Amino acid sequence: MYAQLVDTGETRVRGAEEMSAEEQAFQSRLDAGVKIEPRDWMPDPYRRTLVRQISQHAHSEVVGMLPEGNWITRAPSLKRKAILLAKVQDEGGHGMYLYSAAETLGASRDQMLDDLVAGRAKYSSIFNYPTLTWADIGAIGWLVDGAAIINQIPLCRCSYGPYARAMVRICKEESFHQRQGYDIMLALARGTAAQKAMAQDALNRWWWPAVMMHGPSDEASVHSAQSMQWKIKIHSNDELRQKFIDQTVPQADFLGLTVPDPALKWNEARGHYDIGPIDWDEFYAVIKGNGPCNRDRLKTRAQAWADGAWVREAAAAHAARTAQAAQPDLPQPSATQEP
Ligand code: FAQ
Repeated sequence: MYAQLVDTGETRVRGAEEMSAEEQAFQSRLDAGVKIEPRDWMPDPYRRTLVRQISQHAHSEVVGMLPEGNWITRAPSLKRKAILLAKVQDEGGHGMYLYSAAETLGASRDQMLDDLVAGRAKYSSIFNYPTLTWADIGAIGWLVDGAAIINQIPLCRCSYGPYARAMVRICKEESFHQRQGYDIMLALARGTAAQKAMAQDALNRWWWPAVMMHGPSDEASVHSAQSMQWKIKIHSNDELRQKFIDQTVPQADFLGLTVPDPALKWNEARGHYDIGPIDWDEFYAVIKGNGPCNRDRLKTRAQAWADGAWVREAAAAHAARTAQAAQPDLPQPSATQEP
């Protein structure tokens, strides 16, 4: 169900002596901080790596609408509902920018969406967990958007121009999302004992999945070395994870909530928090399609894709008519004709 999207073959970093003259010139441009643009020459594995990562990222944004969308009709006030609605729409927009960025590399949007609904493409593990209470909406904004920002700010400086530029706006919006989540958690933490308990329960369930969002440990990460050489990734998975933990633990303290990790401890010598062991079996089970909500998420996306067929057909028919109006000598398209 969860096959690897593409075999990019980029798991081993090659030295300059193994590269062609073109590849060496390409690497020198990257090393000089030059952005690569769609019409520039690029090695095929660089292109495939970007399509893999950007399409997975786009899928994550779109599937990520589902856990929060579940609470739009049940938000506790009109204000919270309006904010949540805007946030979920933002995530849909992020997906669209990212699919567009992948298209600049020659990927087809239809193919990417087909891969998603058929279960061939990956999307972030975090969106395979259920949203059981309103506090989960606070926890997602605070922890999930918080983890996403830490990963995504460096992507604004990544080597591929369209991806880097898309990330600038996405990061601004994610920052608003993180604050709205923290604001929900703050309201609950300062509320009744039952509300505070609900916030704690949400932190208990979302903490470890959020810690896993940054991907496998550096030792187990197959793509990091090559992606860092190509400046697609600026920091390793473990570096970003540590940054997330160091930033988030004081925020939990301020809320008066307890991070569910008995081994969590500030390490004076390292200047970082130490954490207990991560359950990588759980992570790999989720990314192989066996998390609590994987099947449900894909079923919902597939249904949305099927339900939207009439919109795509109408848009294609309208585009064909507009083209016909601009060039009256072309044959008239029928209402049902494919583009
Ligand atoms: N979930 O060798 P690495 C968001 C896969 S957006 C699932 O370390 P890489 C906004 C990885 O794909 C969240 N799979 O790979 C929002 C690879 O599999 P493959 C998404 C994962 O690419 C908030 C294999 O494991 N953000 O949250 C995960 O160098 C709220 C080996 O891993 C992005 O996509 C995972 N967590 O590093 C929306 C950011 N981690 O392809 C709605 C861009 C790893 O060989 C509501 N992506 N895998 O089959 C990246 O920065 C990177 O792709 C990493 C993974 C860091 C995710």
